[in-house]
Amino acid sequence: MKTITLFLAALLALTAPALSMATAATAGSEAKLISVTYTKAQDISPKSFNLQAGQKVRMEVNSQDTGSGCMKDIKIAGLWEKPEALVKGKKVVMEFTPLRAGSYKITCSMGVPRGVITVK
Ligand SMILES: [Cu+2]
Repeated sequence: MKTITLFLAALLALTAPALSMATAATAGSEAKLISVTYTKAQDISPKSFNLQAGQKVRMEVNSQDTGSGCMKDIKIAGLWEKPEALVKGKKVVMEFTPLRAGSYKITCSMGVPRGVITVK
């Protein structure tokens, strides 16, 4: 009886990674949605994100205020180089697939940091 239990436990341990790999492969075909809110008082929220290399991402920034001055545009160094204006009521959509692990700064158009994306 004990032998059978051990055998089943070993079998589960072997099949579990295969199952999680299948899940990852399925998720890879669909963009992961990241929803961000922008206000003048808080800037973007949340400010830090963890992503997986190879996972397609759709990042939406919902502006509740219109950005002004230095922080009126948003971009992501290495992932979304085109500065997008933050306009009240307008949704900025950035779709990208980070391919390399690393730390990517979310900034204004001049490069002042406002958040970070960590890719593993
Ligand atoms: Cu700036």
